Amino acid sequence: MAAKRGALIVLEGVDKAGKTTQCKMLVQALQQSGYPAEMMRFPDRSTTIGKLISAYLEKKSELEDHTVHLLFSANRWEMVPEMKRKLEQGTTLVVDRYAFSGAAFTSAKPGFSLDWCTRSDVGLPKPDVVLFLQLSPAEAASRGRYGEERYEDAAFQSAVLDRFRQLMDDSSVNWKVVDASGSVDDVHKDIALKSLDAIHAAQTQPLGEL
Ligand code: DGP
Repeated sequence: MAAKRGALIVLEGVDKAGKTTQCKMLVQALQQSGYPAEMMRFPDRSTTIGKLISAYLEKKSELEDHTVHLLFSANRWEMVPEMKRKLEQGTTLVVDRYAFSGAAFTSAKPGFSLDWCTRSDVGLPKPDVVLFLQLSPAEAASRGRYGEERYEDAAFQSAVLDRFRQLMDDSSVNWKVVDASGSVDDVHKDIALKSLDAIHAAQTQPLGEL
């Protein structure tokens, strides 16, 4: 019998929701429980495309909005062969942001429909679960000031949250909402339970496509 595949677990949410901390904790907990697991993050700023994105986010360069959207998408596509290889080998991937950030952030800009924004990611490996770390704009603000990068302001983040809510209406994606307002440990416990469900389900289902 073929080895059991790993699960594709994505964490999404607005800035300051705690995604990166929770991704790291989840990978560690899974490994300690004997599940092979690795973290990935998008944008992956280490590739040639990722470096263009990073300069744009740091406001060191300007790029036309459609162009940068497609670069973010290309940055996901370029990692697909590696993702598939790892999943097939049985490694669970815990991913910090994915196509949903792509659609939510670009469609929060004027003149972009959610429909157009989702198209360039059609066909990407479909997550077994998307854990949405929910945090109100007021709670996000109470976690301190936003940084200096592009998109890091309260009005834009609240538009992004609206777009995420619209994306969560898509029942073809396995969205699970996580209350991110609790303690780091409580949030972790919730995420770990939901992730184990996804890992078990993935063992009997083929990897889908967005
Ligand atoms: P992070 O490294 O997780 O802080 O993400 C960098 C920023 O880029 C963050 O503000 C969210 C935004 N972002 C992530 N993915 C995409 C995407 O695909 N498209 C756009 N427009 N923005 C994205």
